[in-house]
Amino acid sequence: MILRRNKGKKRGDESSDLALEQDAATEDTPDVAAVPGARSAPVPDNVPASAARSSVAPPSSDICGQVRVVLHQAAQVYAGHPEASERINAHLDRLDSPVRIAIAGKVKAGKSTLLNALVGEIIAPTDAGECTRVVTWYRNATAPRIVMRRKDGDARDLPIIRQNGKLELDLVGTPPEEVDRLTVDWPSGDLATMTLIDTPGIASASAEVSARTEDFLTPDEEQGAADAIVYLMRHVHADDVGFLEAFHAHAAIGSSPVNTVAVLSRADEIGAGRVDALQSSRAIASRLRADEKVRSLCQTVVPVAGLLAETGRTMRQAEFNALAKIAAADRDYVDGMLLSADRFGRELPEGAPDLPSAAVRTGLMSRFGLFGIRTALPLIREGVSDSTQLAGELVRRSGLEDLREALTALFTERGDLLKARSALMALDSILRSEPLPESELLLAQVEKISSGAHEFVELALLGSLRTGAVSLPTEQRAEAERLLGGTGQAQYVRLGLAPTASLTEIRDAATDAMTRWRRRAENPASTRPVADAARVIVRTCEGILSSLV
Ligand SMILES: Nc1nc2c(ncn2[C@@H]2O[C@H](COP(=O)(O)OP(=O)(O)OP(=O)(O)O)[C@@H](O)[C@H]2O)c(=O)[nH]1
Ligand SMILES: [Mg+2]
Repeated sequence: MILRRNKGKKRGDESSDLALEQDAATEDTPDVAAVPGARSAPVPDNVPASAARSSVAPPSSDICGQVRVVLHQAAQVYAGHPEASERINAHLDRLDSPVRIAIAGKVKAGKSTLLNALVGEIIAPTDAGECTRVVTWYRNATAPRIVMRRKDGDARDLPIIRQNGKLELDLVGTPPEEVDRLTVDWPSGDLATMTLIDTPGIASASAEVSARTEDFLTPDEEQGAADAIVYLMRHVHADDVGFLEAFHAHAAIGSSPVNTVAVLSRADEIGAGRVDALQSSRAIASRLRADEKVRSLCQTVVPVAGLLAETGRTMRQAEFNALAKIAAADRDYVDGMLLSADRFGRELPEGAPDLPSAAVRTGLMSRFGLFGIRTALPLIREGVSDSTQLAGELVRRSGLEDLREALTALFTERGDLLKARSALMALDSILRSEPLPESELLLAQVEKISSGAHEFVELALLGSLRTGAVSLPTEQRAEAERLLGGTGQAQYVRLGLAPTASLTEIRDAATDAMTRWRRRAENPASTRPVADAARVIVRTCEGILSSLV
């Protein structure tokens, strides 16, 4: 009976304050318009929405604050239970850390390569080494450090070895199956907003390695669970979709359509590396995004040529020079070499043009892939004259920026909400698995936040729209998802406006949307779920409007 007992305590007693604040924070949270959430001061009308982005971000009811309160209460209740207490405190720390994004998928789907592309450095091993079989965390830090934590709880620092621009991870003789995780602290602006977690390929030949990733993604491993998941699908075969579905169906796994982004990976290989591979991959991704089954599993599907992105972000001058030499050689001869990766790396016969050695060409092939070389050579012939320009072109074509935008809009801008969601799921599981007399009340508070805070209500509705649990006509559904933050959190995105939209345009669009959805909410012909959904959207619009005054 924690709330009642705490209410009886004197002010100044921390638990009492927490309990009272909690009451105040949750009592009225469904009403976003009433939430003192309008994070910001009003912005002048002539300021474009994008320039004032933070000021016009969706209103927040300080979801992390509410969750922090209930976690503090739980920490007190479970103070004498070391394991539960450690997990609760870990979630308290997590609320102040970047959102955790796990990169998951089948063996050799290109997970580690994509991680390197996102970070812009080769810090995740992409070869067949033992470290690809260990869950590895990459976190921003002021100084590099690698720590190996063994399953028996022992933790030790590992040497930091860089060779040829690659970070070499070495388990110093420890069998991978005895390693719980590696943590790589690395100074990186790209990691400042998200901690990335590289996971071993699922459904690998070794069931034990697969199990390691599956274990990691279940909330039993509280410390390890991610807030969001990037799931790589290499080809679009039923198997992958089936797998992603099983992944969601596993109730214990914190994955849902609202915290999963699918990547159509190794996109350059579609159509055997033809130069229009990326165009084809974009068409496939677009079909997938519209597919009801895929919609119910993830928020979006983005095609990415990870290798091209990784190499673009880490390209060396020597590589550009070698490509420039090949680009300058007899075109027909080079085209003949480019018929296959194998041919490109072969020793050249007598009388062949002067080209980089077979070893250098093989190196280029492993860094750029057939598609990358086929793309780079014409660019150089057409006038791209330095490595920075070429790198920029390759990254632009790789689709990496689209993925980044999706991660920002769906995961980092919504980071607080996703972290709060992870914490509540974890707390729920602790309270149920280790019940104490106070657990019932704490559970009630968890439920109150989950069903009361408007951000959670929005997220739940978004999930219901994607899974088809709530069904709207296609056009209305698209607008509903957008208004709920399904394509990005900024107000102009939610309202389908340009980034340059003025506050007047934002106000007009929000008023329009509110009127339309209110009509649907009040229409006697609307079914109950549709009317309920419309009411949630009306509240979202009210929240936007209230933040503008
Ligand atoms: N052509 C091409 N090759 C890629 C791409 N991404 C990765 N590869 C190659 O595929 C192989 C596996 O890549 P990884 O990034 O290690 O894949 P992974 O999913 O991390 O593999 P595991 O951790 O072993 O499951 C490597 O040889 C990469 O060079 C891509 O976008 N295009
Ligand atoms: Mg890997």
